Amino acid sequence: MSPATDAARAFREVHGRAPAGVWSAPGRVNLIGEHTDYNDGFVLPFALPHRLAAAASPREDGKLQVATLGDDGQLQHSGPHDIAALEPGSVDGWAAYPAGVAWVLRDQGYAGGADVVVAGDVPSGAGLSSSHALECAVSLALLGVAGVELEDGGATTPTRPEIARWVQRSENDYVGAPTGLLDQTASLCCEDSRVLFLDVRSGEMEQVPFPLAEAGLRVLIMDTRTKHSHTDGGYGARRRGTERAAELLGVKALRDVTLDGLDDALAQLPEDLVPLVRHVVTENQRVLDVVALLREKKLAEIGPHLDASHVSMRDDYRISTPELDLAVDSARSAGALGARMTGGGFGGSAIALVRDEDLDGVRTAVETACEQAGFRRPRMFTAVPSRGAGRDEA
Ligand code: GAF
Repeated sequence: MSPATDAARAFREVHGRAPAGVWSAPGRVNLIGEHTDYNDGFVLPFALPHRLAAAASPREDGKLQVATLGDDGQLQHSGPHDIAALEPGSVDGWAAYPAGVAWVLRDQGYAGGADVVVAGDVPSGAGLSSSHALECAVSLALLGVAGVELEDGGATTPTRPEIARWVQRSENDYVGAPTGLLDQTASLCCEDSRVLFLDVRSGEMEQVPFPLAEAGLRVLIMDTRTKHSHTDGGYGARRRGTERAAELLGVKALRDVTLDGLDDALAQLPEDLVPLVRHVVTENQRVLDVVALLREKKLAEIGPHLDASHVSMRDDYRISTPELDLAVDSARSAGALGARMTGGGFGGSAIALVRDEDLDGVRTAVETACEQAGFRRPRMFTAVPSRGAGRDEA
């Protein structure tokens, strides 16, 4: 069963009728370009095949009622919440994400009430952007029940990048997580078989072909099953550090520091900001280098850039964990062409680029290493770049 059919079935169970429609959005992995988004830089994510689906129907009373189907098959309910009365902090826990979306859409003039039931298979707390998948699916559902479908493409229909910005606002100002634009844009704008090269400053996007199967390669996701959250202090502290550095350097954002100018820039900064700036500037360059290789179809050659990115996050940005380092190192030792943690860090998932024939060996090596270290058994799966958010048949 697909997330869309699960959500529609759960909707019928809760409301005793079919939903007006089902909309879904994927989780993502970021191939490279970490903590560059809020520095106006470059990112290169792809959408996972894992999705969250929101089955929804309009309500006449201007309220939002949400339910979510958990892994245990149990439904959790929240609401009804009066959309006109939503304020940051007025709904918390998992329901803050859909409520935040309703709050931001209300400000954009889409204030209609809705019954929404969510189901899906994006692992949560794994650094694979399940919260953004939830927000994006609910955004499309709320717009859909208000009669707005992205595919219509009318002059007043919001664009996907516009919706991504609204979702970012709901996340920053309603949920209170100071995240950038990477995850929402990935969930809304990614396409099948491609990685999305996004220049966050200009908003320009390029869908870069990523033909893994043709190249005999796999991307192995290694979810360390260690907790990760962006509302804890570590993410915000890194963000503030880079913003302070930009201010001290007199630039709008660290995007404006080039690799050639890096040494000069570092010489002007207090010691604690040096590694943060070094990470962001070198990471932006790594994204550009990987994109150049992918444009030439040299997929197997991106490995060293993935490795360098991990080292930079481990040693300079200091957002890795012993579990992530072990997954990356053991995958590399067992023949992965490159590996790195992905997403915000402080737990969550790592990825490895692996040749087809090495996949079993790499999986076994990572599992054995984690077991010997006394870590939780990682959840591992391969993923191909998949379609972005949209309306589903249920
Ligand atoms: C998290 C955030 F939500 C993104 O905006 C991005 O900063 C990422 O961490 C790090 O690249 O996923």
